Amino acid sequence: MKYEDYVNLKYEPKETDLICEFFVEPLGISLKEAAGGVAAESSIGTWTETTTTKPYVEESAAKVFEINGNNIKIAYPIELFESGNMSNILSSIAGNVFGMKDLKNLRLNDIHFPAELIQSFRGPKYGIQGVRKLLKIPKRPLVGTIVKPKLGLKTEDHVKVAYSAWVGGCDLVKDDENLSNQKFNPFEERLVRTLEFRDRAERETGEKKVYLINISAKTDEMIRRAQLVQDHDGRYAMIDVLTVGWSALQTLRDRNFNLVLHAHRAGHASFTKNSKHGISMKVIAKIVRIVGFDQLHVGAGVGKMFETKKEVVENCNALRKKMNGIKPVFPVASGGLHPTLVPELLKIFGTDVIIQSGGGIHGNPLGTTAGTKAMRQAIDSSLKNIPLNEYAKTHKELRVALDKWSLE
Ligand code: CAP
Ligand code: MG
Repeated sequence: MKYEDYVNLKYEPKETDLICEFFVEPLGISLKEAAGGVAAESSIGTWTETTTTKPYVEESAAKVFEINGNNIKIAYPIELFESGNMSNILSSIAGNVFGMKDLKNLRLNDIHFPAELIQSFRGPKYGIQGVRKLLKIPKRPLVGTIVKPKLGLKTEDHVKVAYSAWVGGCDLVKDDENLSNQKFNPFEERLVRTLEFRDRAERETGEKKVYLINISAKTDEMIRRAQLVQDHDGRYAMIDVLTVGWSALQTLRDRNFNLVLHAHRAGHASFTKNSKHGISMKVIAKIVRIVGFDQLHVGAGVGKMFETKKEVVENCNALRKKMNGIKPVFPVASGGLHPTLVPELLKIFGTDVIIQSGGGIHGNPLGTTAGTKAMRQAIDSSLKNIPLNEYAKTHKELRVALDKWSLE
């Protein structure tokens, strides 16, 4: 089969097919050849016909069944993939094709997994409802912070920052993506001491508090750390999902720890930011959900990161819309967030969101506890439809935050 032979615009996808939506920009070849090339190289073909093929192999060919300008849809027969093996699936559909010389650009914009394949993965253990139940917060947006400075703080100071945030009203306190087991703040000591302060904060506030310790490491070590967290009655673990890799995530999820799994996406923009080439964040969100994480960073639409509001809403849909019985995942808004942005955030996300703010809490001139109070006040006033400036007349922490971070 030549590349063009992989195009069949009359083909009607089967329920069991996996469908990919690509943006394709050819370089020196026709769009049809480029589209067929993507289908070929991501299924059974290569650049030339081979003497080794057999007639039955052609039945497994992927087919381009729609071409709409530069946007194409490809159907992949389910037989091409090993169930329950995300690395295998991605090596096909998101593998060699990105490097083809005859393509100027190629972007995997969306993916639709057939139910049978979805069900071969675990999916989230807790999801939005499970997290809400654990925290005993049925409706309001959750508030989280990241201990800052992101690296360098000694354990004794890290613990104080976490405690100050919890008593101010944070539900979640998390490590930063690049904190793991450095000499200045070793993993085990940090785990034990931070959880002691979590318990103290719970006693003092009467609220449930959780600590998202970053367990990202070599897979066996990551599993060991997850076990330690569970043994110490930690309820959560955070993982840098893209740098540890899909098979490590599946291995962790298969252990079925009683831990809510928080997915940080450090590094995603190296392939999600270019709107013509790479893989969209929506695709990553679907994969993280299917593999089985309970919450995921999806951008914020405001703040310091690049994503548009529209993209963020699409990412949220990928996490929250119905998907063959797979639980909805909590979207995490993060990156340059502060109380002034809360009304806009709630418009973008609705109330099923974790608003996570590092600089916007610890940067409050009155300190971390006040910074957290300001964030909770911004949420309360937004939920009551009271303008922030009005609410700030009787809430000094919010006033100070609004003065520091006003909208341009
Ligand atoms: C935010 C953050 C998060 C980013 C991740 C940081 O800190 O801790 O890792 O939000 O990006 O290190 O930048 P600030 P994203 O609140 O101080 O900005 O959520 O887009 O994946
Ligand atoms: Mg961070």
